Amino acid sequence: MFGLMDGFLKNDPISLQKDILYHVEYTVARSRFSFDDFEAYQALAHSVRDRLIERSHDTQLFFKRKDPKRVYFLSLEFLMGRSLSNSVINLGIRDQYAEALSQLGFEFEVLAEQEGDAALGNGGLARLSACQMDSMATLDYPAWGYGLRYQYGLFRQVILDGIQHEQPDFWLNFGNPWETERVHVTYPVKFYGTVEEEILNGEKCNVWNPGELVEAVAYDNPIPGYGTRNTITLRLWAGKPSDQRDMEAFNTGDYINALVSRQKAENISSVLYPDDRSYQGKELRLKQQYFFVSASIQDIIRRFKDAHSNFDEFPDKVALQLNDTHPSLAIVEVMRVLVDEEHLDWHKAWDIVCKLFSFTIHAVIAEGLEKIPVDLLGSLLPRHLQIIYDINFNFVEELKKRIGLDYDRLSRMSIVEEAAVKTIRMANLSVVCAHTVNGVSTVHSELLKTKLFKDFYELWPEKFQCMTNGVTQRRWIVVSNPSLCALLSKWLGTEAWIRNVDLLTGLREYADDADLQQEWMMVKKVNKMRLAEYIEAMSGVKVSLDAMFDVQTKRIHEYKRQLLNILGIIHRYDCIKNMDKSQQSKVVPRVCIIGGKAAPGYEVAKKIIKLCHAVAEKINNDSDVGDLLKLVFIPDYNVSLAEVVIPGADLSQHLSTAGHEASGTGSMKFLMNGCLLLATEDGSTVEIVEEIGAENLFLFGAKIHEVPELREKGPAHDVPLQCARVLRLIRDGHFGFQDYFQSLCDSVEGEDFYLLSSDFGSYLEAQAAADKAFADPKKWTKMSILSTAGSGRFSSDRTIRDYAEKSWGIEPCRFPSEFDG
Ligand code: 475
Repeated sequence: MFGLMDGFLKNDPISLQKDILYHVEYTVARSRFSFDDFEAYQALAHSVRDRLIERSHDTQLFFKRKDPKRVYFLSLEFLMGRSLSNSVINLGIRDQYAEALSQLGFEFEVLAEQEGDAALGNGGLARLSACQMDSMATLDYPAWGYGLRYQYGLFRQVILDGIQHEQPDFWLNFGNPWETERVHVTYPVKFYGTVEEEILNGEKCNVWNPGELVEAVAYDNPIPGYGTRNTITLRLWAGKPSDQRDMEAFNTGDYINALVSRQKAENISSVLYPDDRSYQGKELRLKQQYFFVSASIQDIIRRFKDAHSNFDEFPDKVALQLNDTHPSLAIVEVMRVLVDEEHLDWHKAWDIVCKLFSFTIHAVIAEGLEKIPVDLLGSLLPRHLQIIYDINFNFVEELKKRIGLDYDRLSRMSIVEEAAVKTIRMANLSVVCAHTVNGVSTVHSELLKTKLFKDFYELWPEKFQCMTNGVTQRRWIVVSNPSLCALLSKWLGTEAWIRNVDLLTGLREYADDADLQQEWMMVKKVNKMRLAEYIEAMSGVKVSLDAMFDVQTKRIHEYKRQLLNILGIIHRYDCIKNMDKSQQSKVVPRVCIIGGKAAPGYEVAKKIIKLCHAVAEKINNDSDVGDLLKLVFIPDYNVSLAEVVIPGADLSQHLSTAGHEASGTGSMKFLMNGCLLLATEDGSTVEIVEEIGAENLFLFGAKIHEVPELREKGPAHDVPLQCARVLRLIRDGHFGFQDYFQSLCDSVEGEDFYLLSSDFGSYLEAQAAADKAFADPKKWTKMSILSTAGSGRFSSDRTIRDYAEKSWGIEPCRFPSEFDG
């Protein structure tokens, strides 16, 4: 069958050139004798896309023939970033393209810079989905990603006078060469209306008569694996007006209004919600959730029915992964389809549904768990509310048999919360139905068992698992740090680590080797130069390459404690100001880099950004300080900027108050790039310590178990002198905007919920230890090498293998290797 299928398209530089020029002429519609960088990028991307399409066709045909159990990864957010470099690297044709382009007078890197980010997500959860897609493709798993094709991705952050402003991300304005619109893959999605009981073939059944119909149309995005021909698909849904409904309106003669109301359908997938904690009670958000769930489930069932007729086999062929609670209406939707449309008996349907789902939770605190007001759900999805009540009824009855009439516990575990506003607890629904409930780091998984879902853990201990997060070394080393990539392959004597990252431990034996150390420092320098150039171009601030590049980039949150970082910087500034010249000569120079977006309505986070700018303004213009200290805020931090920032960092900070970061994945990317961590013992840092040893990073702060007691002590506890002094400088207006910043200072000197004041001393000690280590380049470089060497466990390849084996029950399905290429 595959005799003809070893690829129509050739990948030698001449063939690539021809293809690029073909696309210049006929796709971009510019003359092949005259086109600019952006047009060249577009043509290049289209030629890569052709190769991706060919491979994804082959992959799908192969899956179809083998009919393995497939996993469907449901996520409302995917933070993909750019695709060009990642694709050509995974296809194994980066060098051929570079050569083809250079003969045409273009440079690959320059064209790659033309691409905008696909930012269909907020933060950690969304980037994790993207890394996991790369691993699923690379490890040959028969997987699909499903999500929403937002017209506007995450807002662009623009800073004016130190204040964050949000601007729309028009990412589709210049077209998206990677996606393919599947005009024939569309499904109707119903909303509102009523539920009628009807008799069908002598049996009672529920019929949902919707009040609104919207069509979901599929856009396919190919995800190529590395070192394999397998290319899987991320299918994103967009809203489109439904012809069915509109015909009625047109027939009644209301031409204009019928056309205007068609526009509404597109609103559903129009914009990504920019909050990375949770949304409670937003109708559009709920619509988005159901829209994407309903279309995905219809698609999955259609594919199943193409090859099977008996739903008993459904769980043998389908695994459904819920990325947090956002897609958990899928549980109810599958129930609805099986009972109302396929006419399965309720208990049989429930039995099937319970074998399908695994659920991963990314939240740490109960308030982060999603709840949907019953009124809202009942109006938008009347039949689903009934089904949830029925699921809950059966669950509570069963529970009473198991635990008796412990009403407190019953009400805590109930899917329906009977509070002032009656709500549906989506996390409880997911835990009740899913066969596995996963945490994202060891400490987080323990927290789920002992706090968040304690009652459920006692009932079903076997459901709870830990799937420590990971990131893909393809993007975070191979794409973003080519110099390190070359060095690693040279010293390990193989490129195999790109698929088998555990091989990085092989570096350990050379950690003291003078040659390796020399090359290692050179690589870091190259990356620091790239970052320094970016900083100067963006902010006009010139930074010294001899300084320690100290980075904290992530969403701005009180619990992530960017404020602690800034207070530390002020302290450093104050110390330098009070030194004489000889003392100053011993100071380790620093470039402090902070970046990240604040949710648009999160006032405290925005104040922290403003404070950062105010402090930077003062420090960077103080000639007493010079190169000893600089502070830069990198605006609009996103995936493609992370690819420049992370390789160039010497030190990175992960300062969450212990117990607040479920995992943290940024730290893993820094670790892979040989950046030393300064961190609290929270989330995945605890596991990083296990891998690289506490002596190779800078730990500080209260431990998880100490936090409650420290909070107990509350506002009365003493603010350390150094911290008080720093706060005094802010309060006294040293950095301007005196009134505006008072509340930030109050939060530290008052309740201090996030323990900035009580961790301050220990934070400064860790910073001093980092300075000391940096002053000894051999020691620092060794620590850096050992960081990379110990990062293997934090590859998403490991995470995905764990999921495949322990949660999804799927196996690799690799396109035959004789056709690899
Ligand atoms: C955790 N996002 C990190 C990361 O597991 C962890 C929530 C609601 C709506 C939209 N987005 C969200 C998150 O909850 C999120 O990004 N959580 C993060 O998930 C991956 O490493 O500790 O905070």
